Amino acid sequence: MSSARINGERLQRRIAALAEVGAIDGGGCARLALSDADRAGRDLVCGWMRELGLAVTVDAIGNVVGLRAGRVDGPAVMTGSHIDTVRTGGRFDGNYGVLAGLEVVAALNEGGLSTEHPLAVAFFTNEEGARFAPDMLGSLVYTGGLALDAALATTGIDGASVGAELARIGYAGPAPVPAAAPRAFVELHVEQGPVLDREGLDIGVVESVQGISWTEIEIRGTSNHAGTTPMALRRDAGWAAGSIINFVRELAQELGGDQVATVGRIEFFPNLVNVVPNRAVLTVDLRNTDEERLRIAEARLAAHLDALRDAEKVEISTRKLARFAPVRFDPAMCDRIETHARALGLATRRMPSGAGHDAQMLAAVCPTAMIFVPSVDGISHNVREYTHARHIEAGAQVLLAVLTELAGGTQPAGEHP
Ligand code: HGY
Ligand code: MN
Ligand code: MN
Repeated sequence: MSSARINGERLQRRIAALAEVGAIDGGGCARLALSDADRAGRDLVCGWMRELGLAVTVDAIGNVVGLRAGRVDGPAVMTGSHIDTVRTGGRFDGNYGVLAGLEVVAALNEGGLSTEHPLAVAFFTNEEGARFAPDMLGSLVYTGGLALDAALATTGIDGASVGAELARIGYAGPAPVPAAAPRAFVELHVEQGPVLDREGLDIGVVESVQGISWTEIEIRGTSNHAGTTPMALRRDAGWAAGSIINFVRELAQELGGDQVATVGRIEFFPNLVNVVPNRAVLTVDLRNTDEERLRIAEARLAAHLDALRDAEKVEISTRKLARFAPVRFDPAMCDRIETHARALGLATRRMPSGAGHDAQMLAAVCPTAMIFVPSVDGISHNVREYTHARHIEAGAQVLLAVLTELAGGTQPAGEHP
């Protein structure tokens, strides 16, 4: 009985080839969503999908799905992730899950095997949210969590709209959204944190994704001369911004547990050495595995902004960029991943995901779970992101086993009952 075998080298070649698209120094890549580099990456992956015999569809928000027919019609067992990256992206974040899905298809093709139910490999638009917020935008629209016109109207940090950029790169596709729900969804992803690497494990069985709260804060004060303006007379937007940066760090330390807080983007105006800033724009990213504690963190931040308005007499406005409650994955799917990983002799543990993923959106419409492989030193969103070849291959082998079982098993393609 022919069997399907993952070819780790072939998978690594595809990871390397995709990493060349938007390549930056240090071995990483910059393919911000809907940029020219994203278009080039999309074109490359769609070409591979067609070479593998997949029927490729593009939907109205630019999500791409490659479909491999099963012996019966109906909803597909889907895997996938994203191929857009942050500006300092590694080569594995998102890309690995999509290309491992293609490797599963290649292994089945090579083995001359068919599955009962169709298989699909997808990449979703703008998972990162670095250019356009919220993150997981494409999968959110795919699963009906956000209306298409609201998504298309979203403006990015550079003032461009999703709709205009999608059309510009030629990926405003005909397939309708929201899509019909897949039969199941499994996402393979690098952990992006230090847990599996530190514990010397091979596979993470991801049971949940933590809650995410992104807020953009605009502070307006008075620009003034740095040398002549007495401290008591200042309305210093820069100082207020600094106070927020300090506050969120102390808040995360005080709340402890899983609470994390990040000010990742900040701009001063006029941003000159001898002018008290009259305007500051910054983002706060708060996350927690517990929804109640995330709400407490948000309330504490709001109270700090009120105190700043009084203390510095600045105006402060906020804009919610993303807000997702924690998501739990399907327990039976988690069991399935754990069983197959252990049957392959791999060391596993169950864990939450610190990062957001498209799977958290698919979980709303079908049985969903995730497989993690270790990130060396837990580094990610950094060109030094790295996962050992043995783990790249092992993750794909677990994915192959889980997907084919979910798809009703394999048979030699020629045979039909
Ligand atoms: O922000 C995140 O967790 C993901 O990388 N979009
Ligand atoms: Mn990712
Ligand atoms: Mn990411």
